[in-house]
Amino acid sequence: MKKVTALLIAGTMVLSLASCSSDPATPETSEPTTVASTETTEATESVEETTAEPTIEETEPAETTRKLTEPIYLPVIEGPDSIEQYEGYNLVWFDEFDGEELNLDNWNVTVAREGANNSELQAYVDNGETVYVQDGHLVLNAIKHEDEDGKVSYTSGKVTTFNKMDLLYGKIVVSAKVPEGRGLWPAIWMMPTNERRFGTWPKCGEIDIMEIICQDTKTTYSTIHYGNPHASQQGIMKLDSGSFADGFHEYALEWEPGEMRFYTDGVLVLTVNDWFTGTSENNTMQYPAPFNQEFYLQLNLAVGGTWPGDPDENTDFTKSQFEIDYVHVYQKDYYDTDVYKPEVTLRGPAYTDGNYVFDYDFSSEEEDFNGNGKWTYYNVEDGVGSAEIVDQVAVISTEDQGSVDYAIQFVQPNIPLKQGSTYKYSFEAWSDEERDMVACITGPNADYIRYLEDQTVTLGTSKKTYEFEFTMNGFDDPAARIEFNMGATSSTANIYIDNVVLVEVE
Ligand SMILES: [Ca+2]
Ligand SMILES: [Ca+2]
Repeated sequence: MKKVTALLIAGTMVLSLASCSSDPATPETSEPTTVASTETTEATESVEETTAEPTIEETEPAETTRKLTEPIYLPVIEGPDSIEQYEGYNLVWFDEFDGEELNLDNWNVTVAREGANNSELQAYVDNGETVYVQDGHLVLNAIKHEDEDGKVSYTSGKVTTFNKMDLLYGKIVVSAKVPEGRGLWPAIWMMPTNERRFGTWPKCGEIDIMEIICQDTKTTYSTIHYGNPHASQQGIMKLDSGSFADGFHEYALEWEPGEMRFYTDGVLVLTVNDWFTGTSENNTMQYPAPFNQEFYLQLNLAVGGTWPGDPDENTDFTKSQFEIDYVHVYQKDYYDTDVYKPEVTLRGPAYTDGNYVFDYDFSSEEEDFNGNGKWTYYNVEDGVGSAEIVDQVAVISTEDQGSVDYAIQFVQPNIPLKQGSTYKYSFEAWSDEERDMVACITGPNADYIRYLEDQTVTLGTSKKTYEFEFTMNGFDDPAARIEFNMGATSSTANIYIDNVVLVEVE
């Protein structure tokens, strides 16, 4: 919600992979609420196990300096029978929004000027019109205002549980109905109670349980942001029929030490267990920072801003309500905090000659560029086009080149790149007339960092080989992405691509 990745590609159930360092975490020494791992029962059990077989385990990271953040257990409470119970979980907090007004023991109503975040257009106000309780629902209402001079402004609603329900591990279930209309941006998300503990955003972390851009209410996004440089991992759920605006849908997070799972209507859309924060090995915080501190819940309806863009004349502000039926929060009896960061494993080359690019020559029968093979064609941002294989060559046709270079895009994801390695990247390409194309290799889970910088190549009408060498300066990334971007350029002429080769040279 605070910041959004520049390039969002819709797909059904896109499950993100991690993009993180495999460096051992440097133990942090200044955490206020920590205990040594040797005080946990887990440590005692592992000692008993190793006595039977005295294999020396002393090569583990320095146990004596490893400090673990204890979970904070909220008191277990009784709720009405209507609240769903989950095996292994206790109810610790809820709001059914059943009363006449918002329960201010649970919620703060945010007041903020317009443009405070992401160039959003709304001001958040607390005047009873943008935040209210009605018919068992919390209603966040976006209102369009127009003064005598025709100047348009917007007010809307935002509530938080800051200092009223701060959670460190648990399960949150929110039932909500989103509005429809360009420029409306409802969100269910979490920020740290103490944003300064690990440093300013994105180091402090951010958990987005649900975001919907209401010109497309078939799609929800679940995302974590963290690190420095900024990294993110995102799950997307796209409905084949119906929409998230057609009724109440359930959005949930299960957050445990070292793992978060995001659900939409009970369907797992994202599992994350690999993240980091800090800038380098020297100041990398001990895993699972930053997601080992208290976070509070936020519900809001933004208008405009960098991600959705502005509302247009079709956005109906008589129907611009984000409604929340309930929020239920649960915790387990016990959370084991003795967790380690998963090792990043990078797959090997696709071919024995060292090429990492699958179906580099477009000879596979599986390729239809719709996600069934290794290559995928996308058009977004008003781009219109198509892609097919003709005589074992990828042919990309453009009708409308759209507003950005990735409006017409041809990609292969899940390319493994190793920190410090040097790669040679080459492909053959040509066109029906001289025109430009941008080639690059990016890190979608690292804010689309350019591992290979954007290379604008001018294609001619005869086949030519383009070759680049680059050194991977980011953290090990199992999910880098080869991109050919063909939008917003000099021509809509067909582009032909073949023999895409990426090999490690040292
Ligand atoms: Ca309710
Ligand atoms: Ca070929």
